[in-house]
Amino acid sequence: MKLSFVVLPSQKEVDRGQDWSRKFSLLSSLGYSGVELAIGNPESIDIDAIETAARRCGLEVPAIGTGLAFIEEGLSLSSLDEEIREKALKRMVDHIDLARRLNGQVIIGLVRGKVDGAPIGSRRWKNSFDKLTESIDRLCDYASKSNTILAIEPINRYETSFLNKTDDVLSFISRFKYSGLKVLLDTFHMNIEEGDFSTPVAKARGLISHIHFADSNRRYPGEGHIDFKRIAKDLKDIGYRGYISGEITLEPGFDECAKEFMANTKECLKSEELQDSAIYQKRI
Ligand SMILES: [Mn+2]
Repeated sequence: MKLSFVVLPSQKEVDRGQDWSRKFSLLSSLGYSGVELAIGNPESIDIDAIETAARRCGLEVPAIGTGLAFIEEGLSLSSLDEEIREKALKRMVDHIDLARRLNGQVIIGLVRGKVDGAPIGSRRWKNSFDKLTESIDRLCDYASKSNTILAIEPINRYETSFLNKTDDVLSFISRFKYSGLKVLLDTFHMNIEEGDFSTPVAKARGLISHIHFADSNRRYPGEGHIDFKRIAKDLKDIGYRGYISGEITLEPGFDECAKEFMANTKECLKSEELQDSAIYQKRI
């Protein structure tokens, strides 16, 4: 398993003095293999510069987060307003093109939208869910042309109205023919929605394309009460070989969080390996 960490290379961040290229160098020096990019609009950033910097630092771009399109602009794949939904679809097509270029996958998280004021199962919720299904169908069609992976992330009920649990996402993706439609598990959301961590990991075996690690309080592992050593073991048991990415609250700051995330996550993965070799030693 390789480690990556989320960086927002938006102009807004640059304006705030958050230099993404410096962050790339830092991640590389801390031992990260990849950088996950959180991008609202691919057209608003200098992709050439990002690609060059990532290559210079020896970082892969395993995944591209798209939630900013919803957070900052309200674009939603489940919107009943066709104009908004078309804009969201166009934006996701741009993300798929970007992911193909960077050899990464596209995350479908908050961009699925939210139904305010209509309970789950209500007519408005159902209509929105139908729209979401239609949108994903179109995106699968487009992504399949370049074999780009679309990773749907179960997100907790307080942040979205659809696909909160791993089971929800698994049954949802089984409706589509595209084999590149996968699951992204995020430990923070799992802690809220799942009964335990091992069951969903085992059920999603072979379909997990990316993982987000964040503790129960969205901070780096070790700051909350999630048992990451156990999760590391579960992931190893199913033969997961993808990325574990840090998507956490950046308090007190990016540098310290990236450093602590690496140290603590590595420790969880290492202890699992040690434990495993101890069992192996006992067997022989
Ligand atoms: Mn996440």
